[in-house]
Amino acid sequence: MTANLPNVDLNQTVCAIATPRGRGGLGVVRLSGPRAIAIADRIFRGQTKLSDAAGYTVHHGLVVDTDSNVEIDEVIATVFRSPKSFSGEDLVEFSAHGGPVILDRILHIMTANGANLAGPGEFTLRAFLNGRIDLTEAEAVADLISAKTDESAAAALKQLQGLLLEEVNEMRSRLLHVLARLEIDVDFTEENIEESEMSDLGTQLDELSNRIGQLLGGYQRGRILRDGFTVVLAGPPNAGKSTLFNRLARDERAIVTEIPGTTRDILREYINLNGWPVCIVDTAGMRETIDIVERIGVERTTAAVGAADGVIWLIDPSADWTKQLPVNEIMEADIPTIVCLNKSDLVPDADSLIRQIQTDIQAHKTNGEIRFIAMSAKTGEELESLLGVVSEWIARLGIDSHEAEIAINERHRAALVSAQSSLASARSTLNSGGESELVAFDVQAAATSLGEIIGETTTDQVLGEIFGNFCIGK
Ligand SMILES: Nc1nc2c(ncn2[C@@H]2O[C@H](COP(=O)(O)OP(=O)(O)OP(=O)(O)O)[C@@H](O)[C@H]2O)c(=O)[nH]1
Ligand SMILES: [Mg+2]
Repeated sequence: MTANLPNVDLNQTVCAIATPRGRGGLGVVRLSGPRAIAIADRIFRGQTKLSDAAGYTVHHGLVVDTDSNVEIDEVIATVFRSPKSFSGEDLVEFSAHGGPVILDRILHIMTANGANLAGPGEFTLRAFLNGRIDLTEAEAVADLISAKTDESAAAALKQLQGLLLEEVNEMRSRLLHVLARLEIDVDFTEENIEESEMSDLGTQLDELSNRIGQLLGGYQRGRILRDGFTVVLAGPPNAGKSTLFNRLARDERAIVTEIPGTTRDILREYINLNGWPVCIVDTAGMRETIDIVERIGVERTTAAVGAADGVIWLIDPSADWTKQLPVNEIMEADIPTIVCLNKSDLVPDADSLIRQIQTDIQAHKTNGEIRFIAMSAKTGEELESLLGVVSEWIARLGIDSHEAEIAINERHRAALVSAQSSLASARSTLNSGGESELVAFDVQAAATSLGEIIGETTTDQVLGEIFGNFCIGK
């Protein structure tokens, strides 16, 4: 991830189109910062002067080009006054007609009247810098916008409403309380901690460590809800991977032909499997080849298999199956795999054939589970069995449990792991009757790690990574 922190100057007023590019019934242009209402006032003609308008009020009028006095569009202006706005600043949103020409023109008029163009995620970044939201809530804005299923959206909304923030704040305040007690100890006795105090502190550290453990239990859930459970379709050329891919995606996304080696690039589609986003990946058929394009395709397939949560390996019964067995990368990896005898509609004895294949290869999978299904990508026969196995794989991650309620991301996970290790170190110093100063040092480090999650302690690089992934207008 290469991202730079947008160069934010909170004294400047910024503007951006907040709706997607293209034509739509409405398009929204946002203006935020200390001069937002003054600039909006200059370019707007309506019954009310926007500079007199209260926050949370809506006004009908025209946007006018202040240079030429030409009317541009009939709009609805919504006025928000600091701190009660998305960014925490004075903010005006113009809902105009959703055509790129109009929206660009309004943007241009705003810049001509003193606004700057906002960087990616700048409205959300301003909300964070103004203390309106914390870092977990800022991340939730992006998660909510990119949510792939209802479940993903619900988890993002919980985070946006501050579930993780509250949890982290509660833990931090308990740590700071422990710290206060330790510091009293340092100042007044300059010796080791008393017995009774020690066991009480120990209990507190253990409770906190357990709670962090529970939060870490929500990592898999968060990963799947954000990025999806990745299932790679692999196998020899012509086995029917792209046919299955299209059927799962319910779209003719991939080219299908009877020529082996049709697919070269990796294709991805998200499907919704009982609320879980599943990323289906179509790949180039695995074979030795001298065709340079196809060879790159095969390399990509191997990489995709390495990063998969599960693999579906397809076999074509119209060719010799003994030459189509899963590659070593799959047989030796801890990746659950389904070996699929495809084109069952073409063979009268598909079930007995798949049993033969099963007998032949079951013992060779040294890691991870392997299942066997005869199916037809063309007719859809046994497709439900296939999806049933994928559902089982997802269920096995335990991501439906209460423990995994808060869906944390990779950044949160890293900070929680570091906090947990500081707590373990504090605990062991305490156990060995160590100095309170040393215990305090580790407790402080744990509090700092937790602070990183909510953005209490954070670097520009972290902010750059988070906000650099936003689009303009958010
Ligand atoms: N009868 C029958 N034909 C199928 C089935 N699945 C795929 N085919 C046919 O098999 C041929 C190859 O299908 P593809 O989906 O392109 O195979 P692929 O595995 O993606 O092939 P490559 O991209 O070359 O690796 C096409 O002619 C499909 O129509 C099936 O279940 N039954
Ligand atoms: Mg293909």
